[in-house]
Amino acid sequence: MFIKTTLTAAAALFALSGAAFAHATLEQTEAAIGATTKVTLRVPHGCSGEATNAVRIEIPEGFYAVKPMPKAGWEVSTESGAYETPYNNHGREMTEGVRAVTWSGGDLPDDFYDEFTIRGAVGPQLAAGEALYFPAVQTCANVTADWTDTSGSRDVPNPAPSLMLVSTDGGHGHGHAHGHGDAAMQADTTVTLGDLEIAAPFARATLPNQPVAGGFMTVTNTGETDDTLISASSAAAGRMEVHEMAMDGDVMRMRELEDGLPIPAGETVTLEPGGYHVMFMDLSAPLSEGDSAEVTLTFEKAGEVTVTMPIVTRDAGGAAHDHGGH
Ligand SMILES: [Cu+2]
Repeated sequence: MFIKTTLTAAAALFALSGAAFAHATLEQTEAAIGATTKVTLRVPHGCSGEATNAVRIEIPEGFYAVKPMPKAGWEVSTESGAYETPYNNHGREMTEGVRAVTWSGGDLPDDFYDEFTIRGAVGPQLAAGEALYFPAVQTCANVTADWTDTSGSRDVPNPAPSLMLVSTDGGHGHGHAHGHGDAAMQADTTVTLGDLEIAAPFARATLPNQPVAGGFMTVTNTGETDDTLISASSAAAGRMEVHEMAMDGDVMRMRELEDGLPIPAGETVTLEPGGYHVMFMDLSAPLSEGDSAEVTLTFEKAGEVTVTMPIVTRDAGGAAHDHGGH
């Protein structure tokens, strides 16, 4: 019994590896969630010996903002449709887009190999470890070769080309980072939220019984729409406010920006000691050097993002009496 099973498995493995060699597959094996990526379909042969005249790829739900790469000798066309989930693409809501791409009018003999490429973005709602399938069909003069089985089974003759979703490591991906704490803890702490890039966040350590502290960063608006930092919050503070330092007569005072801090299109706004800052009020415990504070920033247009502010020594970046007014 044991021997028979082993032989059967070996025979199946041999048959599959032979078949797998001939499948249409993707050059890419992985794609990062939230990233823009290229997907290249590899066509290793025709349909039962006939030359391939057209190749159609279906775009899976979750892969959006798709553009096909034109190809000499082939006409490219797209089919559009609604997305199940709308996407925020640089501040604009996308509710529909390309759902299939067809290259036609070509002639790819059975003995030749070719590649067909699209580019798109991997939706932030997708989960790492899942496969994303791109069903493909080759059309020849009399028959087709279908690569459309999305069951994930390796035992089928016509598996759909797929790639594996992985999570982004750095938080720098193009456009859709969510401000994970562990990403921000790394040396380069830039976090991207839509058109906004939030860099170099930090807060300063407090003395015992000091109820307030300043938080700082730079915010760059790479888009074409003005935005506003309207509020901040943190588990480290009872509440937070958005402040500016300004001269009142000959005295420097801080005050709350009731309407928020404007982040104009195309500009970088620096929150720094002696200038704009987010203010930790009603601290539940002193901020200690070497620790960090998670701060959630809310922007009028771009929405919310959480950044991790390393807590540095009181003397860093300016005089410690900046917040003496409280
Ligand atoms: Cu303040």
